[in-house]
Amino acid sequence: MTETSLTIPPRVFSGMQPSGNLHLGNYLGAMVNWVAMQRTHDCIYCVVDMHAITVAQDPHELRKSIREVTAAYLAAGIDAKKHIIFNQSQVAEHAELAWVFNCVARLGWLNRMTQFKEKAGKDRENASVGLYAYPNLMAADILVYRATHVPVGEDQKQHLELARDIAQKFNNDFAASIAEHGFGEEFFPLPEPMIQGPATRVMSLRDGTKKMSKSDPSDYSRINLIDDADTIALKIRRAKTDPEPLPSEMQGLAGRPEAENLIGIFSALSGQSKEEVLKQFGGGQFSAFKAALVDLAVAKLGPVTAEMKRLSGDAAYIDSVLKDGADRARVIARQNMDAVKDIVGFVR
Ligand code: AQP
Repeated sequence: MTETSLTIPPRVFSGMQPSGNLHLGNYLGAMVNWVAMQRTHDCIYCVVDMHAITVAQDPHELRKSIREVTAAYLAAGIDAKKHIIFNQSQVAEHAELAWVFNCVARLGWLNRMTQFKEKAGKDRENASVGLYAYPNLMAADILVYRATHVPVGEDQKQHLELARDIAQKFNNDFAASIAEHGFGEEFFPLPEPMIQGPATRVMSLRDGTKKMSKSDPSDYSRINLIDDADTIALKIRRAKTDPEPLPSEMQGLAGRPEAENLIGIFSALSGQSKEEVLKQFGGGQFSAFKAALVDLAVAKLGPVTAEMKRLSGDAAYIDSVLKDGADRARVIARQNMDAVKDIVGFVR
């Protein structure tokens, strides 16, 4: 059966931006889930470097960051031989399909995207066109492989809904042509968001109401995957808390976002439920809990960090992984892009 036959096989696609240091949110919200999905699905994991340049990047830093994110994928346990790891800019079909989607998506849809509003802030007129059109490229990333499942953190839910709207509109707008070319009723699947990491929304260590983010100016707001044990300890000790002792029940976390976040992180790293964590630490001071969290975070992240640092030092190896992955990804993407061209009415 070829890629563009009537049935669309289940396939996982997801990506991370090489726009700074990967952090605990990326790890618990997405990567842990990516690793698990390898057991049941064919997976494509992309370093989305074209998304990274929607805001200014230093070329040397970008190159370094692409390799570091690749090293993190490998260190976390993604198998680059059984599955596919590559960087987006090596497969031109992403940009090609994104243009078609720029013509399918409606301005009103993009105007509703909260991430653009947050990132562009007050200086909207000065934001890049790429930042605004980012969700269309994201839809192309997924749909150029006709991927069916997308493991992401909570913050990407709205973009995934947009990708589904774009797939649906393309299928509707070109229904006759899709059928004429032998693809049945729908060419694109409606990709399913898989928001089910151990912690789907990890918050900033400085402000429990803001998500942990690469672009937060304060490095104390996040635990980076490259942080050493001393840095992790310092960041957790300095993490914002409130003056009350920890509660023993979940209701006691209401209105205490920082406490809730730290409990959530402990729960995700230990595999215990939040209730169990509260049973263990409820009634105690934050200092004792934080000391236990430091030990846990260092024990869980230490091996990933060490392997990531080892791999990052071997640029030739990382580049060979990316090239091999891109070569395999391109075969699938090209086949689907050729089908899109036929459906849209381009001559090739
Ligand atoms: N705080 C978070 N909690 C849970 N999941 C998160 N993700 C990101 N932050 C959290 C998930 O990580 C994956 C990769 O994200 P990305 O690199 O594409 O960009 P992002 O979502 O914009 O992440 P950042 O860290 O906030 O980067 P900047 O600051 O550059 O925007 C996604 O699956 C995301 O859901």
